[in-house]
Amino acid sequence: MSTTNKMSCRIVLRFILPALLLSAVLTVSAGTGNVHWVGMMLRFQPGTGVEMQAQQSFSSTLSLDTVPPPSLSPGLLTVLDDQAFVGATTWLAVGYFRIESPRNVLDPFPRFDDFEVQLPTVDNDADGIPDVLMIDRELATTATTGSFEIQGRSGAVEAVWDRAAGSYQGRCVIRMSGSHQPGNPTQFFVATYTNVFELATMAGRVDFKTGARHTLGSWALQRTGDISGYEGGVGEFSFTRSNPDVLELVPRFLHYFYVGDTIRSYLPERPFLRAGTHYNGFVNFTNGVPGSFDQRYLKWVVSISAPADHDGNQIPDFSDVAPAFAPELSLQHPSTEYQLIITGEPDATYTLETTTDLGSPAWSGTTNITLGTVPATIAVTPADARQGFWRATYP
Ligand SMILES: [Ca+2]
Ligand SMILES: [Ca+2]
Repeated sequence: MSTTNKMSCRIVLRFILPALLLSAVLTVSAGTGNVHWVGMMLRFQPGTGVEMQAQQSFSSTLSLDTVPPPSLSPGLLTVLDDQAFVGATTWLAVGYFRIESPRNVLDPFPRFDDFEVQLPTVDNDADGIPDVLMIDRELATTATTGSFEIQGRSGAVEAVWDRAAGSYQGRCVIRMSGSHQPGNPTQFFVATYTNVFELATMAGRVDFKTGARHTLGSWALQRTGDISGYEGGVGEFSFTRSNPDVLELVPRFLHYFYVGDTIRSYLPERPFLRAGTHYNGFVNFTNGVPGSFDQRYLKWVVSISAPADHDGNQIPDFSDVAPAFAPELSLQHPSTEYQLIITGEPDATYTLETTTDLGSPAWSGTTNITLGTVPATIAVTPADARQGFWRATYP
């Protein structure tokens, strides 16, 4: 980098003058986008329906949950994907079911066992996430299949889903058919239930700046789905990019959501992958609300939409190639010694030089500083700080 670009100059000492710090400044890509957080849980309210067996019909109730009875409340099913994520072909809602009906003569006990059903994979906005999970997307009537087990035998599930755009509640009509005793026609049953399912979602805005290998920024979230206790929150994020299509969320940047007086932080589970102008990934909360069902809202899909693309190369500014962040220098005086603090792009190497006389063209003490995940700190003696100038440049 040429010296003409070393344009930033900050006086940071008020009583030891004229110590100056010079920083190189480059324009970096910056912008805003939208973000959605989608809980990998669907809440199913108990569904009412009719069960047919041996030419008799019974009104009954279907309950679903992630844990076996008697904990069938508040009706959460875990959502699983096939690990491919962008372009995933299978998304499942899995858990346990229980059917309760008044026909206790034929079946004196409520039944509960494994249950799974595919989610509709319709993705009309091509963001890599099924529209059934995105609150702002409509899900037109879509049929899927699944299965259940009852007393060690499999049964068939047919489901018909729909949800209006903007609503966190949708409808899932579940038809179950199976037999208590294979070969015994009197034990075959068909039951159809109408269940309401509910999304757990948060949405908000991201502000970001893009450096050579990192995209840094912040997000501000509001609750948009039925997740009482979550108030959303604000926080910082940092992605390390190996290329414009793969971004690793740096774990050290923890995010906090306030749930009453509980603080949550998160850790990335897999890299975020680019799908057009979207960046999708998974994170796990590292703590929950002890003793409450909120404890199970631990895994989330995060989808960032940031379509701005200043150079028109079809790669959004969010992950496109950009110069390293300009270094920033500051001087602190925590004790009898002074400290020179250097911040910039993590992992980038900057050249640090110093002089005691700006009238002299010579700078000395050339040192290469490779930044880590925290700012670099260099001790400065009081004598050097009395009149010193420092500058950092890209090598
Ligand atoms: Ca979608
Ligand atoms: Ca671009």
